[in-house]
Amino acid sequence: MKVLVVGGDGYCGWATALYLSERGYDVAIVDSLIRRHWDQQLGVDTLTPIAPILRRADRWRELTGKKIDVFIGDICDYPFVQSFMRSFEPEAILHFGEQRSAPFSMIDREHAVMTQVNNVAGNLNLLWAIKEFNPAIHLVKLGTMGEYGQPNIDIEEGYITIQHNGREDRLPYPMQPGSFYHLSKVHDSHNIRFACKIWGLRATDLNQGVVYGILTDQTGMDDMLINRLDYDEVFGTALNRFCIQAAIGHPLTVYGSGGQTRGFLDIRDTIRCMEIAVANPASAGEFRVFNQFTEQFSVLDLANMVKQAGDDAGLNVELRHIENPRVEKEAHYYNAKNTQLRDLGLVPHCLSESLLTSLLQFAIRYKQRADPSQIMPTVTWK
Ligand code: NAD
Ligand code: USQ
Repeated sequence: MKVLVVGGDGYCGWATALYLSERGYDVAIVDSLIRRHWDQQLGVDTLTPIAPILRRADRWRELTGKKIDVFIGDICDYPFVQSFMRSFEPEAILHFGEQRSAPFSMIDREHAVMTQVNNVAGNLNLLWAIKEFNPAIHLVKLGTMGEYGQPNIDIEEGYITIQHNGREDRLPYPMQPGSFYHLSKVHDSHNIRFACKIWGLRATDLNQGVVYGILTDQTGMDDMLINRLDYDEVFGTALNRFCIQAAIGHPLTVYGSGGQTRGFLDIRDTIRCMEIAVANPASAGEFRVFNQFTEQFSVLDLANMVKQAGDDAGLNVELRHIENPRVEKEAHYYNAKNTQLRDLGLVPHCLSESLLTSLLQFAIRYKQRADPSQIMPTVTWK
């Protein structure tokens, strides 16, 4: 089966491309490499030294004999989209290729506009291209758990049945996103749902939680295949940041009280979820939503777990509550459903002290590359 991984030079996309290639899928990558450019503009860098995309793909072929085609370009450029659709003829498109940082989208007007134009226009181009070239293509789109926000009721998987004035309907779950980035994902979801309805396209929106971890069986095969590991204030995410902070002796940066609760998952589960979605496509006209996370934690829970694992490893980790740069609830109810991917075969890797220890050891291995000045938050929501 021919699978196109849009955003395949990124953290989730690269690991997914290699995994699916190893599993026998015919994989191609599309990426504009804009993320490497944004890192340079911000003066930040991944903890791990990532090789150029073409060298990564060549190394994969040398090691496994499997070829991954790479198309370098911007999916906001429709003639470019038409060219890879014509030449690769995908049967499924896995769409990771967006600006994915909430703080990046809150830097200023320009970054908010850039995020929404990049994400919404790129996604729309893919929808139009699927309609133009082959409406049977299954679009598997990375959404985010943050589309729902933190409502005071249970979070369902995409839809909720509501009774109102004696009538009942199954409606899209209410969305209360917390940044201009998270809003872009809501806009995408609406556009995809509409395209499925009017053109009969098939799509799966994967509302993914915060991803942690680094090594997969494939990215760990060789230094040239290593994945990115962000720890800076803009692109670094909570648990990965805490592990790197612990490894370099920086206090763990808990924003506010740390009661913010989110869904999390191991990157090895991200790649498996992608395979599950591809192997079990949505029906024609169906807009399906899966919540893609395996466990819920508060930020403070995570910091305490990292402190414990770090202290056990002799690191003497300090935990610090700092003023929250975001406008978000710090004490709230949170209970999100996540049964559909498990029903289709996901067996989660749960967070454990041994996993944290290996992540800490990995971070220690690269700690000479860490720049402590990238850690404290400067971008605020106000
Ligand atoms: P990433 O920044 O590492 O990778 C995204 C890739 O997309 C980059 O290589 C970038 O160059 C490419 N890209 C961006 N805009 C593009 C465009 N217009 N045309 C072509 N390529 C483009 O991000 P990631 O962490 O791998 O996230 C991938 C997806 O998963 C995103 O859509 C994100 O919203 C979603 N997601 C990520 C997480 C997480 O914790 N990392 C959690 C939930 C959801
Ligand atoms: N946080 C801290 N300290 C830190 C970093 C973050 O306390 O050093 C807190 C934040 O305030 C927030 C929570 O941790 O309450 C999560 O923040 P994050 O930066 O780890 O994740 P977030 O901004 O939500 O974004 C990340 C990805 C994004 C994805 C999202 C999934 O960057 O692409 O969509 O996770 S979710 O959170 O479910 O929306």
